Amino acid sequence: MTSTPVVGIIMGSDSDWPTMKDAADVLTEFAIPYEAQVVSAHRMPEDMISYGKQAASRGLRVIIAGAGGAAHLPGMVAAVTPLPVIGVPVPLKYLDGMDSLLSIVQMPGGVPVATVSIGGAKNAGLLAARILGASDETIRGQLADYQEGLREVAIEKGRNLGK
Ligand code: RP5
Repeated sequence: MTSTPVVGIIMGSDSDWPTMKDAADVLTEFAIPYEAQVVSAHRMPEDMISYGKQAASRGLRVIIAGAGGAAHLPGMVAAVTPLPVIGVPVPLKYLDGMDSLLSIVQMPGGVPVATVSIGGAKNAGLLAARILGASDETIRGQLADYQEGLREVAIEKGRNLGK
């Protein structure tokens, strides 16, 4: 991306990317500049704190953070940035992602993380677009078109019922 990223997609490991890529695909579709990188809470804690502290001054406006298992990344980043943080519970081999979900969603009052469903990176991308769209008419228009597209697909599928 050539323009300055306004969304930061971070994840605990490159093994999270197949899940997190869905968020990147949505942002690409809406032409929203983003960056994507591994910032592990457990393996590189000081880098994680620096990332969170510098995010707003670097021009980021929303952070999407995904992690699996003992998924501390979204909450820890939310603790050191005033930006909205969207957490994506990444499902791993065991526990079907319930561990990731509960690690991310049960934040203490005062430190919010907007948690999407297990593996729900697509909605994380869309939620980031909606947050940016609240103050950007162009993105709001794109979102309205997207929603109209959903409606048309649902109607079309309904037409095929019983055929
Ligand atoms: C978490 O550990 C990462 O977010 C990832 O979901 C999980 C496993 O990481 P790898 O062992 O695949 O690098 O911190």
